[in-house]
Amino acid sequence: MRAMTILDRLRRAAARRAPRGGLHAGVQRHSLAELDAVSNAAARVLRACGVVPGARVCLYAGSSLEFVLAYLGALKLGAVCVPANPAYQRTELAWILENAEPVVVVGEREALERVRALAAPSVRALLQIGAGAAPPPRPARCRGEPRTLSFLSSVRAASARRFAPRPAPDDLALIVYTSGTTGRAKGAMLRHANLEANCDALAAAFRWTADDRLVHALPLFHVHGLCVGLHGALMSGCETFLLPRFEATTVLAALARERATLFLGVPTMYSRLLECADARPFALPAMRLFVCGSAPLPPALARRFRAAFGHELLERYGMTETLITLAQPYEGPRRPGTVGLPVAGVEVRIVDAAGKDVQNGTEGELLVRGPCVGPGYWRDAAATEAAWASGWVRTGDLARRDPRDGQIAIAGRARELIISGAYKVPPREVEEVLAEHPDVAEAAVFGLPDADLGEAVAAAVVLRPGAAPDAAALTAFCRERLASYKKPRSIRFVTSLPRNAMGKVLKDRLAR
Ligand code: MLC
Ligand code: AMP
Repeated sequence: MRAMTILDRLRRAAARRAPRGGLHAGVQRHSLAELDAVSNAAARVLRACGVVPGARVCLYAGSSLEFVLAYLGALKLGAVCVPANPAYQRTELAWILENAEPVVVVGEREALERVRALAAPSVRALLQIGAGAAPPPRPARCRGEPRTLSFLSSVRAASARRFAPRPAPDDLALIVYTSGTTGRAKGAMLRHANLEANCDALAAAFRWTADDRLVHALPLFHVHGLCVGLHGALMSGCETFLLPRFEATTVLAALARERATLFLGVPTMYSRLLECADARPFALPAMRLFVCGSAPLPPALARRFRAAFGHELLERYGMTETLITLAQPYEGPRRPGTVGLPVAGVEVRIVDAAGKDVQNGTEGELLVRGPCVGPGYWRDAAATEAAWASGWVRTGDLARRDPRDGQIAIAGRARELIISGAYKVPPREVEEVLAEHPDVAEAAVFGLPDADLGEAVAAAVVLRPGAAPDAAALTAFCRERLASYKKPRSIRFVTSLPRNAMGKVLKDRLAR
């Protein structure tokens, strides 16, 4: 029998569940069978735009029904999806367009204007989603200029008949750009088989069934929202309420109104839910499980959440390159400060600097392998070799295994990375942008502890002789070039950066 992909599983869930199970987005509801049918039309639209199997389709948009339809359509076609945060500005976007060479970009009007301005040669069509009038036809198109189409009108005009070409498990499904230690993001590749394996492992770890009701408030452009949230929802056939963004009051109301049983979030979301519920006992009688991941969860936050909501968060650990590899046991104990045990099929090691396994209880770098681990970085053999060489993926995270029960705690990071609200900010990327400013001689970017975001981006800046300190101007300069969450929230002007004998900037000292 042919191995299955998430698309086959969606069809199976649709047949089994109809008419229950489906996706609610605002006032619209699509049953699984409708999602399956409408995404056939989306696949035809993409094919008419020149997308062939293996070609890239960039989804440069936030969460919406249209995102889901374009995503499923592209996968059905055998295309490779490249999700991208619509907050990305020209620096981040230009690199993704250059490196992934998408044939089509799907996004809202403003995002597509940014794409158009970059004139990427690979892009043949722009599919507009979201509010705003459908773009007017442009009869006198310039040579090579991509055409712009309204995604929904095009989908409505296309046939929703069953769409034959389907990808095989070994085919690439996704390239998700993720922050490396260098300034440029790397495209983590994921095959269909990786997606399916992780979905099955997590369904077991979270006891996810068709009877669940999920409020989904994570962005679909990262693997947490896409590969955990959306895939889990579609494959389980549960009822899913997709929100365009996280906002604590709206989420609390949705959890109560929809009698949600399941919620997936990052630590900042739980901290904001607590704040919104005023840290008082808050009843959600249907609720079964709150899952937390993507960033360190402070144990005190887990305890305060339990006191207010009566639920122990189930913490899990993952990475774009490997998907979700560790999770606290459903039946417990869920000990704050640990991320549990490997999920089904995953193996882990904790090694010292020489690559030798450390004793239980000793800190070392976490290595993982398993069926959910992707094959490497797109068009980056050197970075792939550096992380995958041993057959195990180096996570760059420091971990410790508890000698008593084998549960693993994440102890820190071996690589330089700021985690702010579960968004990853590589300091180098921000430093490079600051260094482009004519007033800046040099800059160092680091994280400062922040009660809401975990860490907040901060910078120390040395100005060129004669330049006047103007933090607002530097922040605005970063905002124009990078996603807003990467801009420094505080800037300190210094006469020189503290360095060690090797010339390395001592960021620990700056962060004090
Ligand atoms: C938003 N802002 C942030 C920010 N998020 N600033 C710093 N850090 C952040 N994380 C800024 C915006 O730029 C904006 O600034 C202002 O805050 C309000 O923005 P918003 O869009 O209203 O954001 P908000 O709703 O407040 O966002 C908070 C959040 C968000 C927690 C909902 O951070 C979020 O969705 N995080 C999830 C990220 C995620 O999915 N990570 C998973 C990666 S996959 P301005 O200047 O415009 O006013 C992975 C693997 C795994 O990690 O294990 O899962
Ligand atoms: P990303 O680059 O967005 O894929 O983020 C992956 C990184 O998020 C990991 O390498 C960890 O540093 C971090 N991370 C994910 N889950 C957890 C967790 N539960 N606890 C601590 N860090 C986490």
